[in-house]
Amino acid sequence: MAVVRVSGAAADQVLAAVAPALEIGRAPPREARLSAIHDPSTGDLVDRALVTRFPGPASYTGEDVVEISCHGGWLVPALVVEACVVAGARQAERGEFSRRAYLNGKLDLVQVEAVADLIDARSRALHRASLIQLDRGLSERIAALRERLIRTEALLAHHLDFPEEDDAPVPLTEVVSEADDVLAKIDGLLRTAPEGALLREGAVVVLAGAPNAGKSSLYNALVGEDRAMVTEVPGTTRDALESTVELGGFPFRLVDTAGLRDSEERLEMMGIEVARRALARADLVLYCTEKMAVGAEFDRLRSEINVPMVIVHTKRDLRGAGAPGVWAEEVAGYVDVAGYVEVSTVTGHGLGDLQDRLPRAVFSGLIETGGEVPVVTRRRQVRALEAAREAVEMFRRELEGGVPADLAATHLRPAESALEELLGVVSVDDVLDVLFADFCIGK
Ligand SMILES: Nc1nc2c(ncn2[C@@H]2O[C@H](COP(=O)(O)OP(=O)(O)OP(=O)(O)O)[C@@H](O)[C@H]2O)c(=O)[nH]1
Ligand SMILES: [Mg+2]
Repeated sequence: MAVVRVSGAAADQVLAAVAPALEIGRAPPREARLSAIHDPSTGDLVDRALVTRFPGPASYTGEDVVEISCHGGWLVPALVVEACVVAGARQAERGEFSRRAYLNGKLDLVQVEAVADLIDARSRALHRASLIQLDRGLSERIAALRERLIRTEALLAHHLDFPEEDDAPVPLTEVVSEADDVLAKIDGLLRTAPEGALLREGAVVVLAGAPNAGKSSLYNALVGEDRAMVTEVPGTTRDALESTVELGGFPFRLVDTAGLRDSEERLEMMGIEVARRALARADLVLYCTEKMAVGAEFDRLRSEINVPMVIVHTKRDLRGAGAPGVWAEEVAGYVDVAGYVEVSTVTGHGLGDLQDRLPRAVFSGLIETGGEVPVVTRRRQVRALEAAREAVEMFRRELEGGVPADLAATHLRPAESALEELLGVVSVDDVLDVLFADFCIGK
């Protein structure tokens, strides 16, 4: 099935032209009606489809909208679009429906971003975060902060304009503590941003370690299919392979790399170079080793990266039933190691444990909040919140430093505008262009 959506003042006219048998006056809003769809230029039957009218402003875009639920496939939806174009409509641009929804006040910009994230979502966690954002979870908090700043500004202005009035002047300490509270709230939102960005992009988890350690075998086990070549020859993997997987509802980009060692062989050296580049963009490293000790390569790696590392002791099945005891304790001594797991890709031992550990190692903040708190997922949102934060901080510092309140209060306006721009209360055309360029047509 496909839905062809027409939005604008002439939506009903387009519908009348492509569905002449339908009595539009008799088609009540938001009720589907079965109708034949014709090409108005030839009169040819194109499809039989369900047609629904959404008169503005109670529609997605806020304008009159008509939705034609037609058969899917290659040709039918294209023919229905063509029929609508003949009837006077034109093909929508990327994100144009959401853009109009924004311009008509149906969505704010943070909600528009949520629509894009919702469509892109490849993990349950981003899906849920987008729904919270679409529900104005983040927007409401931003709007509340903006209102508090406006109120503070107004209070101070009132105090300045009517100093002789009976109202007791606002005590400075109260204004300062209000500013502190706003700052704390902004910080709370900003704290979700690093994990929020990973939620959209997927956390990069690089499997690294000595040749033959079992990295590719583990990669295949985690991905759930034989993507990487596995042989008993050390130095099998020469390139970086990447796959997206969802673990515990969170998105991960697993990268299998060439075994790290000093090699003279040209191809292998290139592979190791690729591995180092992958490590440089890792959010988490799975250090795979089959030996009971981590050698010089491990120490070198540890000094080069500054992301958490999980030590994966591979090939558990080859070591009999004995407990790892001593070595697990030794590993626990590394403060920067996020965990130690024993696995076997032959018996499946430890794989579940590892799969549980990855979300906790990367998304601990989001897991702690239970996924019910709005998450800042985009650079644009971070920049606006940081700008607002900086201005409020300046206001607060000057107040405390004895700068007269009316002068200090000039910093509140830029803070308000940063939040306004974030919500799109004031629209900036190039911001809109960048934002909607991400959308696909029909959204
Ligand atoms: N018994 C056993 N053998 C394993 C296990 N994991 C991997 N192997 C074997 O170890 C050898 C190397 O496995 P790979 O997955 O290719 O190792 P790698 O780390 O990717 O090796 P390079 O790509 O050469 O760096 C293969 O013969 C695998 O079958 C395991 O859990 N148990
Ligand atoms: Mg390999």
